[in-house]
Amino acid sequence: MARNRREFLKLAGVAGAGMALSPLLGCGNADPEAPGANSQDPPAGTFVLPPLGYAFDALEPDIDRETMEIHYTRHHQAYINNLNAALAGTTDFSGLSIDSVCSIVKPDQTAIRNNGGGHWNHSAFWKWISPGGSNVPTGSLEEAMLRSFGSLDAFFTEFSDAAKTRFGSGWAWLSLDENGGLFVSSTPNQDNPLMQKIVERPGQPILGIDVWEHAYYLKYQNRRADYIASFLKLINWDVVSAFYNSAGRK
Ligand code: MN3
Repeated sequence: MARNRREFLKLAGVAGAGMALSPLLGCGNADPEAPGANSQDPPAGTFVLPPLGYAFDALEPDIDRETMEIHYTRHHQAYINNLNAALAGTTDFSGLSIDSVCSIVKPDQTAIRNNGGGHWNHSAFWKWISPGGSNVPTGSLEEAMLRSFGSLDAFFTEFSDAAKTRFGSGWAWLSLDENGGLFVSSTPNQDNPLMQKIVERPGQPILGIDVWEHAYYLKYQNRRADYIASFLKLINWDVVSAFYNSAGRK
């Protein structure tokens, strides 16, 4: 595993740089030189809430308006605020993208681990779903999924099972591994497969589902499986393909 991780580090170009999926996430650092920058903007090097891209009620009835509003404006914003506060006390992460923060964070750097993961995960999560979803995987992503899982149905079953069986709070993932294969995994809390120093199996996540109760409890209560089924209908496969193609570019 250690060797694999080292090779993955090399493959990912992570020596502080990471695989800049940040442009896809739209969650880059605040730019003090940006037009319109003024004293109201956050200080340079801090992270900001990315645009949601659709209305809070756009995913009704599968994900309700109140859940979306609270999840985005309170939970995600809290991860960002706590991340910025934690980063203010360290120089190890200065100027890094959120991808790179996740790549180098150590297990005992709890505040940055939890809130950096929270920021990366939610920034991607808002993009991985869209009103009405978008068809099914096609092109090079579909081919890679067939190679790795045998069929799309097999993937959906494995992904759903990972999400259903994650005990407590966490995420289930579809990620690209160091050999270009795809795999399903799940992580507790706000950990993600970018966290090479933390997770059992590192990779580049290209799809993930939030199975914290705050993501579904208002509408689904304890019926996590129903929420997962609704999420699968909302997946924007065009965006997942963009993550796949970006992660695959060395
Ligand atoms: Mn969440």
